[in-house]
Amino acid sequence: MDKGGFLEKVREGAELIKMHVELGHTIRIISHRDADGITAGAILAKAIAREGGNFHLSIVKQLSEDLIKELADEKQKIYVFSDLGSGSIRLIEKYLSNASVVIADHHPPEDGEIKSDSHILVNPTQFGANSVRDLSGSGVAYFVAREINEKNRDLSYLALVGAVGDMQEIDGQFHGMNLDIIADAKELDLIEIRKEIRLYGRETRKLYQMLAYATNPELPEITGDERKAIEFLRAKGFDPDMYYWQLREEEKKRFNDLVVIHLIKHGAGKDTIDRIIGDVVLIKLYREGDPRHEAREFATLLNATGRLNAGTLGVAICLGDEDAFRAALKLVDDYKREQIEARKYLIQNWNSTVIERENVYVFYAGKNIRDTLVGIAANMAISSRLANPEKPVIVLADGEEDGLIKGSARTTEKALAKGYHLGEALRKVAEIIGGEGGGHAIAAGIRFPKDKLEEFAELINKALGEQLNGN
Ligand SMILES: [Mn+2]
Repeated sequence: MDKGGFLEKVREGAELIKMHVELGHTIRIISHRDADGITAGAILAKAIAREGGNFHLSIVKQLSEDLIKELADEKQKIYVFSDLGSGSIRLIEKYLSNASVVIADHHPPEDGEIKSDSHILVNPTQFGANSVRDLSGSGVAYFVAREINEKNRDLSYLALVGAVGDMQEIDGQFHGMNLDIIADAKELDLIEIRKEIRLYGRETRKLYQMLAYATNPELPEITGDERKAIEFLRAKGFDPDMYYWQLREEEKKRFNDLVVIHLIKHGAGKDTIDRIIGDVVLIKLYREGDPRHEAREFATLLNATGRLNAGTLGVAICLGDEDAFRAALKLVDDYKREQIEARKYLIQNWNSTVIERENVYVFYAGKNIRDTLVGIAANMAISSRLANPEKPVIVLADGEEDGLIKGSARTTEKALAKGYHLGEALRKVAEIIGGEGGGHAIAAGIRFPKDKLEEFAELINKALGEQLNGN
């Protein structure tokens, strides 16, 4: 890639932000709600605070036209978008034409060009970088922060947490400008990169859990079976209750070899073998056993805060706030418990409650499943085989705030092959009963007034049925 060209754009973006800080303007930051976006937001916020500037930061799921209009109504002097924005250039140009804008993003822009002189797109894909491996959104934010002030090199480790969150090292190693960030972080002795096993849970999962819950890759005959994992470890002389970080060097090697041999024995491909041992980022600011010590666990915690609409809590964690860290752990814990409860409720009440029609299952949970969990519950109904996988599932629950019913529809590739499109069907039904619906073919959502519950099941069955006939 053309690094020089990219860093020139970085400089333009940094200069624009600095100018507005000097003018005393609030820097309005909008960042994406995944780990990459949260770390990007934290890096920019910290950099601005260090310059003595004020910022106002929001972590959002996506940039919609409505959101950009709302932002425009704030009448800020400068907006900084991180880990998003490249897909919304047309809307940003339209509504924020009177303000300065910096888009610090790594997603390929597909939506028009920047025309305004006061809008700057800082995006490495325009200089030949690969968006999924050479640099993440937090990496772009990091280079901007570093250009604002050399001091911000100490935020390099956060950029790596974001990169790992976006799985930039999915093949087992880092590439592109991620390597420059690593160099900065190593120079300040903030991180260590080790060649270790890349199964989740180095810090907080016991060895048997690390194996039994392994999904990337799955371990044949072990994933999903704690008892087997314990037997496997005991047979090789490992204490299943230890953590990977507690193993001595030679034990780590032996453990790595065991997993690799197991995979080879079960016919795993070369790709899988190549990437199971690879770059693991350890952050020296935190002690072993702390989820923030290893980049993947850190990123997973941040992702969870984002998904639970607590992305700013994630930002606070990145800024070193210990209370935020503890609050986030509790949040994740409660959420896991709620999922388990939802699953239990679904299994216990499926037969007595579900409305089954020719083309759909509709399960109304009332207040027994929280409205934010209906999508997960619909997936659970399929994965735990309550539902025939060739028939879509819709789980409905009472909305938390608005007195509406909220529902999520999920199905499988197999069902889609028959012609179903859940998003289209829900959109159509929502139009009839006075709600809002839509989404993808395989996953979609709807909200509608409570008194339409009975009509809903018949209408959605009909809408889905028509899709089959149309095929
Ligand atoms: Mn990203």
